[in-house]
Amino acid sequence: MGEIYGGHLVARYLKEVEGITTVFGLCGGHIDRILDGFLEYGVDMVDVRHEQAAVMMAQSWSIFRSRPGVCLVTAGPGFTNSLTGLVNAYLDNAPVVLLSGTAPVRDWEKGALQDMRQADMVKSVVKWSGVCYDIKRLPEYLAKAIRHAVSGRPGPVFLELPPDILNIKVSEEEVPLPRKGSTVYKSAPDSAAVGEAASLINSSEKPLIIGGSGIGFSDCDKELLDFVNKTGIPFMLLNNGRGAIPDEHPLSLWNGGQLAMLAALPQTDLVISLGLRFNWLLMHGQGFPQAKVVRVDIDPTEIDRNRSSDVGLVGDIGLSLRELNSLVKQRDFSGWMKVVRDAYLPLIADEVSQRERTTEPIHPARLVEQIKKATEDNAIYVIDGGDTSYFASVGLKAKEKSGVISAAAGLFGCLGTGVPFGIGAKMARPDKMVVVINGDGSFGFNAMEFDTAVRHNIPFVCVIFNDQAWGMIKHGQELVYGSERVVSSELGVVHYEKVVEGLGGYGELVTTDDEIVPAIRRAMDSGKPACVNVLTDPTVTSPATLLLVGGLTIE
Ligand SMILES: Cc1ncc(C[n+]2csc(CCOP(=O)(O)OP(=O)(O)O)c2C)c(N)n1
Repeated sequence: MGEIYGGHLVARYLKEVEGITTVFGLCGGHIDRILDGFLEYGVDMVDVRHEQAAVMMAQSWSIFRSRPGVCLVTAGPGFTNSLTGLVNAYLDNAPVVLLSGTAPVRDWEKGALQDMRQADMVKSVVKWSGVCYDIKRLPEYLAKAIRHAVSGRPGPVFLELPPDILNIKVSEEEVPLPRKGSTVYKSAPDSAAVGEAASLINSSEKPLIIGGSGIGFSDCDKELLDFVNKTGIPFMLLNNGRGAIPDEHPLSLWNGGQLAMLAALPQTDLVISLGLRFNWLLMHGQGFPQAKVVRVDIDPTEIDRNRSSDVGLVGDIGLSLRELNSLVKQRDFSGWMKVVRDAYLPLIADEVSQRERTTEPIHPARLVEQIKKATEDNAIYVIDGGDTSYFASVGLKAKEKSGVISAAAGLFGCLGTGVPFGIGAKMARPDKMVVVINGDGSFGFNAMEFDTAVRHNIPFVCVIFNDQAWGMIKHGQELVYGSERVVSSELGVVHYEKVVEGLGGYGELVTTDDEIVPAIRRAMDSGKPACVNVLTDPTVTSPATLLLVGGLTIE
């Protein structure tokens, strides 16, 4: 054994111990030795055009590979640019490992280039943060960071790696490699609580299952399907749990989208919540006071957050469901299901008929339908935008876990996630067609990542719902302030397809209904990162915007 640079030790640990072969990032002098190590040990760096996108790609990778996503940024502006992606990962509970350069420790407080206390700044938006000062402890710190990211409720972590230790050598014998940090240890819930939950479920007349990303993290598709099939309870799966049972399952409420859930919650007598936070999207748990609540979560602090639960199961969702499955009774809730369907189907009747109608300009609900036709509905869909997000998330159906990801509809509501998430998804699942559905405003934030996709040969199709505005905000202004007081929310016709062509991708502009399917098919066939820029009806306001500004209430 010889000597090894600290920067090479980072690469060696990631590759040889964790089996990480792909890292997302952007270069900088402070981290060059790690990049050199990537060459040495065969770690591929997907080099992006903005650090925010690197973190978002790592998050997407973590979803589609069920592994931690690793990203690497340089000191100062590289670090600050990454913050938006980091907060997005934090609020989505995503196991993202952000490795960052920093000014040399020996020069701190001397006015060195990019000298700032990054680890202090990041504390409130990560699960764990650390700075490694000792070359011999590099593998230990990496293992610790990864362990924090994947354990319990997952989340992003931040590890600062000073050049003082990256650019010196150490004898390899002096640095034992710890065991893999990314091993996930699952814990089962208390059996007495499982028994109580089962009796509540068995005595309920109008139960409803709602599930979230905890299902995605637990990888429990089979246990969940067994639970739903045995109990016969209607369900709605959200976030990264969506698709764990396909949306077209007869007990799924996804044919009514979020409105279906909002219509069902005030009528149910038992909410069974699986790995889902009662945040503002669930009215902080206040919208169903009549119901009893069973909450299953890996994080004990979620059990009574915002509203008490009647029973809380603390543990892995899959293990919890496995125990419940042996105790719950076979039931038939078709009567209750009909009540729920009768409540929400009228709410989306108009939208459903729009899907079949050819109009000029194109209605966004129709565009979603045509995208499904073009892909033969066999794709991973990533959604980004305001009104666009609503129409796409309701119109599309997830056929597998995370088959439809509303990247911008997380707690951070972060526009611009679509293109990076699409690239991360395609890298993680090269066998699948990936279609990004983007509002025209949202597209702009990370449009330069088409260059990343071209350089790395990552083909996907981005369909822009171009309503020539920051639609959700514009329509909100119209509703609240009046249409004569629309301000700073219009964009006009921009030829985004030419931007993508200019970056080496494939681009088409579409203005009529009959051109949508052929254009998307040509884009898929091009084998390049592609953009189909579709002009849509600028007057259409989504129910999501109406709900947000109080223009729609659900009884
Ligand atoms: C990064 C970021 N900036 C601003 C906002 C505020 N915002 C919410 S919705 C929206 C409009 C989105 O417009 P577009 O992407 O064109 O989608 P559309 O609503 O037109 O479908 C804006 C600006 C945000 N959520 N995220």
